[in-house]
Parts: sequence; structure tokens; C-alpha cells
Amino acid sequence: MNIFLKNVLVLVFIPACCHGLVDIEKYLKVCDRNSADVNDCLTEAVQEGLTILAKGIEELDVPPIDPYHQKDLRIEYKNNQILAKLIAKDIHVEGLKSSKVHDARLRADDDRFHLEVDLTTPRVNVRGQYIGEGRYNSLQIRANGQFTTNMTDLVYTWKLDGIPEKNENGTFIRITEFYMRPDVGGMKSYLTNDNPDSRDLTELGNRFTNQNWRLLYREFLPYAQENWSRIGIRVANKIFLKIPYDVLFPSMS
Ligand SMILES: *[C@@H]1O[C@H](CO)[C@@H](O)[C@H](O)[C@H]1NC(C)=O
Ligand SMILES: *[C@@H]1O[C@H](CO)[C@@H](O)[C@H](O)[C@H]1NC(C)=O
Ligand SMILES: CC(=O)N[C@H]1CO[C@H](CO)[C@@H](O)[C@@H]1O
Repeated sequence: MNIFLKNVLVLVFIPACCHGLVDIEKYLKVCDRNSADVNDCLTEAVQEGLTILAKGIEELDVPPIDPYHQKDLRIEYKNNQILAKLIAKDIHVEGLKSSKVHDARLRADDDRFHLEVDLTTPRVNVRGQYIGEGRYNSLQIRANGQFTTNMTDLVYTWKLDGIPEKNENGTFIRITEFYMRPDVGGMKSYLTNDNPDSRDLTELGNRFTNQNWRLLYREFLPYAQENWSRIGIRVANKIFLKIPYDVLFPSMS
């Protein structure tokens, strides 16, 4: 093969070979998974990573997480006499980037990956549009408008589980589970109501919501957890399935 052709081949193949390689250290601090202080390193890495993740990582197709935007959320609640349906739209969740990371615990073996991260968030604001329908025996109420909720002093742990997966590009961790169950210190909500037929009930509704938020939050949690799990797995895998295990969590010692 002549030199010219060889050079052309090299030029053609180099970009092809390295196109998918992302320099992760541009975005996230990388921790030696076998080091004695890996947990301290990860605590710092997640703390710094939150600032980056807040804006998203375009190169990895990771969406911005603060503010996080969700198109819609549907909830249906039924017990004996009560039926409640709620559709929330154009939901903005703000405040995650002021979280403090307190601790991280990694168990990374050859066949299993488990990471826990303890966080607190001083304030989270959730707002959007809603359409609600409630039935109590034969009484029916419809309402629609805007809602805003402030949650304060959230305490929670992210738990991620994954398994190593080999493909032609190397070994990656596929995150299979994401779990969190935030404890909330306080919650205050305000709903507006554009429906004239039920407007008189708006203040009552607001008072009820604010007086019973602990109960309502507990009822809401299973729905939210299902979604957080899906969102957490999706966001985590945008990073974990693109960066080889040995690059994301190198084993240097
Ligand atoms: C391997 O990397 C190439 C280049 O980035 C990518 O197109 C391909 O989808 C990857 N394969 C898998 C199984 O992810
Ligand atoms: C939520 O917090 C924001 C900013 O502090 C404030 O403007 C808003 O009135 C609060 N909303 C409720 C329902 O407390
Ligand atoms: C049960 C629930 O909350 N489902 C929502 C989860 O999130 C998707 C969008 O990511 C919504 O479409 C679902 O309504």
C-alpha cells in the first residue's frame, strides 16, 4: 500500500474510531473505585456534578435537571366514596442544584454495582398547570388553573443498582434500579381556579391541601416514586452506558 493511501485510511479511521469517546473528566470528577477514600471522592464528585447536571450535558444528551421540566403527570385516586383525577401539565421543578451531598457509599464488584448518595435540599419549588376532577358520592367538582408548591428541608438517599454489561465498545454499567423516598420538612401549596362553578371552593381546597399535606404527600409518593425511578434510570444510563466502567470508576490501586 502506498504511503498516500495509508495516510488517507488513517485520517478516515481515526475520526470514526473516536467519535463516540466522551472525555467525561470535562464534566465529572472521576473516582478510583478501589481507593480507601472512594466515598469521600464520590461525595465531592456528586456535589460538583449537580452543578453540571443542573444545566444538562448536551454531548451526552442528559437533560437539564434544575429546573427540571416534565410535560405531564396523571394521577388517579380512588377509595370508597372519593374519586379524584388530576392532570398536571408543563411542570417545572426547581431547587435541586442547591442540594448538599453529605455522604456516598459505593459497592462496586465485578458483577454488581451499588451506589447510595445522601442528600438534603433546602427548598424545592414545583409549579405548573392542572386540571382536576373530584367526586364525593354524587357531588362533583371540577377545577383548573395553576398550582405552585414549595417543599422545604428535604432529606433523602439516592440508591442506584446496576449490572456490568459487555458490548463491542467495552464494559459498561447498566443502571437497573433507582430509588428515593424524600422526607419533607414542610410543604405549602397554592392553587388558582379558573372554573367559575367551583371558584368558591378554591380557598377551602387550598386550606385543605395545606392542612393535610403530610397525608396527601404520603398518598402521592407511590405515583411519584414510579416516575422518579424511571427518570433516574434514564438519566443515569445516559452517562453510565456511554462511559466505560473503567473510565467512570477506574480501578487504579
Ligand atoms: C459503540 O460505539 C459506537 C460509536 O460511538 C456507537 O455508534 C455504538 O452504538 C456503540 N455500541 C453500543 C452497543 O452501544
Ligand atoms: C413559594 O416560594 C416562592 C419564593 O420564595 C414564593 O414567591 C411563593 O409565594 C411561595 N409559594 C407558596 C405557595 O408558598
Ligand atoms: C404515574 C406517573 O406519574 N406517570 C407519569 C410519569 O412521567 C411521564 C413523563 O415522563 C408522564 O407521562 C406520566 O404521566
